[in-house]
Amino acid sequence: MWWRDAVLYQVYPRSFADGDGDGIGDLAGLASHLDHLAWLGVDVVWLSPVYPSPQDDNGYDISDYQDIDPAFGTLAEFDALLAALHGRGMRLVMDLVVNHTSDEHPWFTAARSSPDSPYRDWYWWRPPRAGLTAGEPGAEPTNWESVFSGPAWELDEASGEYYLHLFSRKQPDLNWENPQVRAAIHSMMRWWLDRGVDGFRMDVINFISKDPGLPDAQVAAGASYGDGSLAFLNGPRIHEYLAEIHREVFAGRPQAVLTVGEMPGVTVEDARLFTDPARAEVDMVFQFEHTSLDQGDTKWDVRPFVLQDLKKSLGRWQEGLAEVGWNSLYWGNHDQPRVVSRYGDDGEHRTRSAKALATLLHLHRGTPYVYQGEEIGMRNATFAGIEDFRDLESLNHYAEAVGRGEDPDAVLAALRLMSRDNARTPIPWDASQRAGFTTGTPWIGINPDFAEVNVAAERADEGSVLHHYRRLVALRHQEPAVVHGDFTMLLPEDEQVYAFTRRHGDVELLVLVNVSGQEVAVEVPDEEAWSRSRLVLGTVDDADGSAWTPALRPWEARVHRRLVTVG
Ligand code: TEU
Repeated sequence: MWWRDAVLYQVYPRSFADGDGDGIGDLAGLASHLDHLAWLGVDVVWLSPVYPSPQDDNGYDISDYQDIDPAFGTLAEFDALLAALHGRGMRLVMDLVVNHTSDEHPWFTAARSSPDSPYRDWYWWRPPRAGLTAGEPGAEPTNWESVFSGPAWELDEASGEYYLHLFSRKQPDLNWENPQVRAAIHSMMRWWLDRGVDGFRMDVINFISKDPGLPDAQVAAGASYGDGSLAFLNGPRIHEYLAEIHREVFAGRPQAVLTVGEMPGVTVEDARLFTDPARAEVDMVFQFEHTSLDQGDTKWDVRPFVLQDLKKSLGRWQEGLAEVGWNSLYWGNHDQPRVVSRYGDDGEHRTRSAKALATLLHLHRGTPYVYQGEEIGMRNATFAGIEDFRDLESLNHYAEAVGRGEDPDAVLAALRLMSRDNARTPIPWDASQRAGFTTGTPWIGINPDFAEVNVAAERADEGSVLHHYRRLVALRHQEPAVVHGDFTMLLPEDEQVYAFTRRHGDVELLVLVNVSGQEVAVEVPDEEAWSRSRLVLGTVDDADGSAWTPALRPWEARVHRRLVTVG
């Protein structure tokens, strides 16, 4: 379980670095910035999809699982990148998107070509709803809504049947009930492992098993569609499929692989089953509770963030996976707004709050993930109008909501806070023109704050967010209590301070984070003992390594360490 000690770094290749001047990040760009990752000290790179794709969903719509999209490079470049990472002692985890393919994947074009195609059953096809004619409103086989707005079914005019797409219409869902589908996926995964990759991040993997009855869902008052997730979220055969992948793909491999399953809607109880090593399914899951705390019924219904809710949620996950299983720890990825703008203060306290949130997360028990740009405390993007957005989820939602009569300004206001594009602006490498990201025209606007927030500037500043991330990674590698210590939440009702301890053998760590812009006094149990502890990490430059103070300055975070006499 080497991955317990590791820190992962997610690269969203489109936005990382552009090597050929077409405005789109690529493998050559990534290869030219490995120094950054090595300096940061991360152990594993998770690479978002680089496979051939029509790019309807920026590569999460794959038309060939066993090649590289020319926009990103070639297989030879990929092999060289993998060797370069391995040469520096880093590993590479691929994104595995097998709930759906692109509608341009040869499996789907064959399936669509005729109801008699041997590939037809590789996807979910259904006739129109009984009594209705194909194409008529409401004739979709179920009333489910797609994650990206509109119905989850698309009509194929030629056959008069519909196919299921939980995401975009260019992302038809694979039928995992069909053993040939599963065998093809297993063989593709083995092919990548044979090439030397070190594991997979499995996209919406808890959606792959569907109740074949495909029952209608309840429709909320005033809504046009239902939420079909009861029929596919942790569906009837999900554990069987994951165990089968483990058996067919991972068992007996020479390399030590890492698997992390992205699982929207997963509960702690489910996660304990998914990540119990004895069950051999996945090593950890991405859950979404702590990234939904500021949302109401939909992600566009933005609510104030309440610190006690975060403690309740993360605390429950810490407890639930304490004995069995393992947590992943993340604030951001390519689907989430920037955390410093979301739960921090991206104005006056950008640096301090980014460091505070990073400390809070990385000191929990679990494996931390750093999403590109988070290590320099990148803010949300600035979007003037809808023409600045690129993500199909945002564009579809805008069209749908405005079409329904919602106020366009209100829809835009929610997009500015929650759009996935917030996390997809190019990495600003320096303060030069186009931020050192590209020599061409970037595919999405560069964050206008790049003269201030960029990698070179933060590298030159010991007090930067970037240096703090490096210290956090180093602390994990040096201090076993960070990896192995048990977790105890303190002050659960406190509205400003997030506090907890980690205990491993005779070492105890105390983590104190002021999640507010006001100075605050803390009262921790055992204060007398902690007053003689050592400060191993702080976020405010002048924090003195020896002095205990019962007050935290705005957005200050501290990690104290003491030896406990085991009696
Ligand atoms: O995301 C799955 C998912 O359900 C969410 O994170 C989703 O993007 C969000 O809730 C929409 O509001 C994964 C990928 O991370 C995402 O980029 C893909 O678009 C999606 O699957 C389909 O492959």
